[in-house]
Amino acid sequence: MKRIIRGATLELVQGDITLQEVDAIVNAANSRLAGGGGVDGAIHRRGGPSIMEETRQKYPDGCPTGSAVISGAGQLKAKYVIHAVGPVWRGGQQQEAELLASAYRRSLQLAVEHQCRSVAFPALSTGAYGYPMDQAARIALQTVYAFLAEHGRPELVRFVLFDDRAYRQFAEAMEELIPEHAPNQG
Ligand code: AR6
Repeated sequence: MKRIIRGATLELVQGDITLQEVDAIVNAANSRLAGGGGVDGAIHRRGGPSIMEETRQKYPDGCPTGSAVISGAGQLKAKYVIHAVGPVWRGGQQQEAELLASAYRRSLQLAVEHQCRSVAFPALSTGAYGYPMDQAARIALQTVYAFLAEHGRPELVRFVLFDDRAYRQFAEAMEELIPEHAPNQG
């Protein structure tokens, strides 16, 4: 499923983010950039140790929640990995929505600054960090939509949803928030 926004494509696919052939893959990292399970584990396993070596060297203090940093992509097909730190879900009153949106925005800014034409995102914060998928989907899509409506790039932003349920929640949110003939389309 996809939408065209100011000439850029926003699309949803189901799959494994580590296999995407895009300029930048976004990692669901933690603020220590210490590695972990989920997307993070899969990226470091498939990309090899150079990714962690680089982030340790360049970002010894890690990365605050709601922000992102960038590194090379080791053996992955991508050129870059953008390590985005989403919030841990604590019930919704701890600025989780703002922090999640800002992790997406900062990732998109880094991608544009590094001339990435295509970026793949996982559903940040919806695994170990416990963010409810339906709410996370809305924030993710709204934030990317607003960024593309303003900047018209990256040319391709792809959400890679791991399972059928995540895909359906994102697809529902997309139908609702970005109608096929929204004003910024085309
Ligand atoms: N491709 C795409 N999506 C995936 C993949 C994959 N290979 N693997 C899991 N998902 P998570 P978080 C989905 O836990 O919630 C780590 O330990 C998964 O089903 O990776 O932001 C870090 O080091 C879920 O919907 O990230 C942090 O400590 C989504 O990706 C912490 O987890 C995100 O799940 C970050 O937690």
